[in-house]
Amino acid sequence: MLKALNEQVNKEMYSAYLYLSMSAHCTNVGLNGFANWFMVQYQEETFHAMKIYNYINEQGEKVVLQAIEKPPSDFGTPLEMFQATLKHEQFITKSIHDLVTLALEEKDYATQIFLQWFITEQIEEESNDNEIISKLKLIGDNTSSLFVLDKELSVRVFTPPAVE
Ligand code: OFO
Repeated sequence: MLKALNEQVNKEMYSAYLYLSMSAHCTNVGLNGFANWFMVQYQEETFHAMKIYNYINEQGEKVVLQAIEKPPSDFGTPLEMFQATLKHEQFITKSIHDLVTLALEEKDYATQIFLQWFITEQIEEESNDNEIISKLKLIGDNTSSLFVLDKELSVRVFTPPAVE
């Protein structure tokens, strides 16, 4: 279980790095609202990684960090970027579900309860991506509508979830 939790810290840190790279890409093409959205996502992912990091420590075990893989730097259109984001989140959801399965197999009920927060969080992550994908499909090639969405995404702020 400990090995799998340490791997999940790495996956969350990769998620953070991936979204930071997407944010840089958006800034570079002049979509500052999208860049803000991905910057907040980067902060959320760092929070996820640290939540597991702190849990491992609380359990009296050792966090062992691994190298973070290099993320891509080109992401195509905003629609393609959000489709890639959704695909990545589906991969993370599967990874969280695998952790729950392992916790149950090992009768590690504390970790199973700890992971419930992540199950709920992943529902929200995928739903956010799906909502933006739907909007981007409606927008199509309409640049002025794209800028309206860009403005909408510019107001997102990172709010650390309350500590349960
Ligand atoms: Fe940590 O939820 Fe996204 O990856």
